[in-house]
Amino acid sequence: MKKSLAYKIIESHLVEGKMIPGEEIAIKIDQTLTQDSTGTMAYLQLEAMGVDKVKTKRSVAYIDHNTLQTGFENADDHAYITSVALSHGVYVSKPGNGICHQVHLERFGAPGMTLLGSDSHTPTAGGLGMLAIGAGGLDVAVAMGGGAYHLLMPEIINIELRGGLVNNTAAKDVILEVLRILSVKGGVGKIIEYSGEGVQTLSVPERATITNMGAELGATTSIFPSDHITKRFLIAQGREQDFLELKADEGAHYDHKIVIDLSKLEPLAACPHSPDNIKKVSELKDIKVDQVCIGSCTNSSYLDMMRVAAILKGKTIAPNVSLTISPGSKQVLSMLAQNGALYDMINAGARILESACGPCIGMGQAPKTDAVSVRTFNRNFYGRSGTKSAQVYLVSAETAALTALHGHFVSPKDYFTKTIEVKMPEKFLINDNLILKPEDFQDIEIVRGPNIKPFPINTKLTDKVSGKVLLKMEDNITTDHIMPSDAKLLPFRSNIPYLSEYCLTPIDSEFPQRAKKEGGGFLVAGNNYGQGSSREHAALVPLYLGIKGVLALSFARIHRDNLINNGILPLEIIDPQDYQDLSQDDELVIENAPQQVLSGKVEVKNITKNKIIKTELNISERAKKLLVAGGLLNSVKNS
Ligand code: MIC
Ligand code: SF4
Repeated sequence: MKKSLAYKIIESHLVEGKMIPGEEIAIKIDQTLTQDSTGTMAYLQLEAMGVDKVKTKRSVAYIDHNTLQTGFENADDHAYITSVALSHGVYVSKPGNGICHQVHLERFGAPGMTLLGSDSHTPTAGGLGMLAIGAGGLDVAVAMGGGAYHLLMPEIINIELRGGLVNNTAAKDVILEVLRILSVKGGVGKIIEYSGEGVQTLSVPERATITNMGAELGATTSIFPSDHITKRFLIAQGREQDFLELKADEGAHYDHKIVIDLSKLEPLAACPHSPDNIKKVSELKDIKVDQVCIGSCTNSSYLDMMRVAAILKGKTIAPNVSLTISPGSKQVLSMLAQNGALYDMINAGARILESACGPCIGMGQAPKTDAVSVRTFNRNFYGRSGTKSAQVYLVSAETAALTALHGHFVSPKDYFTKTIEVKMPEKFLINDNLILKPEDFQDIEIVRGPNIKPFPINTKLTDKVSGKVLLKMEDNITTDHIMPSDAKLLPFRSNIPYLSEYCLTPIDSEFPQRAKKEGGGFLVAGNNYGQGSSREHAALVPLYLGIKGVLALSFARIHRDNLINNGILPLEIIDPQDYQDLSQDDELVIENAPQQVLSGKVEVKNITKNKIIKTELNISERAKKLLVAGGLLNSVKNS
């Protein structure tokens, strides 16, 4: 069989299973990454598993999310992560060094290797030809301990890129087009592999923009071949030794194929409140804009920043606009400072933020009431900016910079007569002085602050599982709905009891009280439940509130794994009519739960409506056993 690139990397890392789409496989993980909003929990779990030293080729702990320090909590978490990581053989990227995915691309990612990260945008490294997958912290902790990563073998979709981008249309517009075609659930259970002559026209950071936002398709990961452009990038990063040429076989087998002609694309925007709600920027030109934010792991590379600086040079932003710019890494920021581009940004009126996630995760810069906020980020889910009434649009860096100058949407296609030329540097500025190496910190003591509270661990699945439907939800519920995260809540990522007061409150402010009063119960949802972030908190907090199962039409990949790891039943409703018929407060019961779970078919009795709801568990045998054991930690403890 002629093999795709993703197939080859999986095959070379396979430790269990058959590579048939839908069947469970296990792969060896070469590298891991964690960041600070999921990291505290991941390292607590690593400690709970009794692992002394990580067994990967390279593991890195990044501090990039919770950088706003309005109290001791974030700083305490940083001290814990730094000390626990170093003592376990993990490198630490200090705050100020940059956003995990940008820094990993620059300093650690390598073609042909596997990377598991406790962040949903880990596939960014796919721009380098790496098989990079986002997962919950517990799965990453297992990988750090040398355990394989289990996943259902995805289908592999080929996107052939033809031609080249014109009229300052950007890599961001490519992924927005893919989102328009496939939607936020179109990538579930799939790997997206790019090929074609168009690939040659894209630099590594541009490829990384595309693989980064492939997370919004729900895809397992996205990947580009590793070619002469990858080689040049690695040479410029002083890492030629990491280069490996990699591509699919000629005529490789793919499960589906899509063709996109890059020269036919034009600047696009994802409109509120979903990354797949796509319109042409030119159609939005009458909309006045209050805020523009440039940065995030999607669009904060040196290339993006230089294009932004070129657009802003010698101009002033519109009076009605507040413009923030967060360069993705210390490397990018230092280079902008050195070559004067930073001056062009500051002089035009940009507010320069530190190299971190910042406004992308609501860490400051919440827009004003009813604001229109235009961002180069990857998610515009309801409420994520920190202002519920804000309308957030996602665009390329070029569109964002032009829009900031004019105070309303402007499409680069309608504005410029020639392409903004920015060259990839021959040599990036390399200074890893904010990366701590474990070998330099022997016998380090682990520091634990008072904000770290014990996290809930489930118990074995009981014979009879019963409770009320505590909330009925629609399609595409995000983890930002289930466990909102902003500047006020992120400091409590290691304090589950505190977070539980906010669970599902963007949908129903009474939910936490109701769940506590009823002593737990069930959740009901439509399709693609749990899309978005990898945060385990979206499972841990419901567990703390006594949620026993979620009945949904379908689940997003990472969230389903997080539910399983925490022993919460992810039950897929077979007949959509049953979903329609379910109501809040219905009394549900599952008899002989362990046997039913192991069989993969679970009948849920709706006592209130006197009806049987047929559900199934589209999960592996291993995952079914985890559910019966009460989650992964229980299963590890008992093995
Ligand atoms: C996000 O973009 O939603 C985050 C914040 O990076 C999350 C991780 C988290 O919730 O801590 C993600 O993408 O996984
Ligand atoms: Fe950080 Fe935003 Fe990227 Fe998440 S999507 S890692 S919050 S920059």
